[in-house]
Amino acid sequence: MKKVGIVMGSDSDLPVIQKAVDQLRALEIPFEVHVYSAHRTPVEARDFSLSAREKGFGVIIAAAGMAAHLAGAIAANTTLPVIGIPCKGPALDGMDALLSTVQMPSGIPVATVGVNNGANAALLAAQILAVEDAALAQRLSAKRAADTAKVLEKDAGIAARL
Ligand code: RP5
Repeated sequence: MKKVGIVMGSDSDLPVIQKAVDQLRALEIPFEVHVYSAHRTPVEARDFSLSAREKGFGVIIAAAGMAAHLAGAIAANTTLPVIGIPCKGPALDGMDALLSTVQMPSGIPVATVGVNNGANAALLAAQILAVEDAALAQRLSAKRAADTAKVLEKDAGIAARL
């Protein structure tokens, strides 16, 4: 199976990335995690993106906060799909990172998930890999069924609580 590459702009983004890692582990998807910054380590971020396809990655998740150009900078150097996670910083409630990540000019797309939504980034990465992987598609369907059952259980219990 292709690996998921996870890049975070700083180790301070780790709590967001942890949610993605947990989800990938639950779905038995191989991954590799790096701290590369578009502005602090631009050479390493570029080298990672340029070599990602030949190193066996199928999709890249990039998480960054503030003026979050990491996902776009990675997407500029690979044709692998890139999923951006805008991380909430010390100001503006993450709106800065959200707009920086989602508002890519035409030609270099970044699939952006919600602010701090590491779980959805992992699930979207899984769905991309599952296009060519029937066993993974089945694990995703099983997760959906389990999530549905949890909500229906809550539905059944809500009347008793009100
Ligand atoms: C971004 O700046 C990082 O992705 C992080 O979200 C933010 C702050 O980084 P630190 O100052 O905590 O290293 O590049």
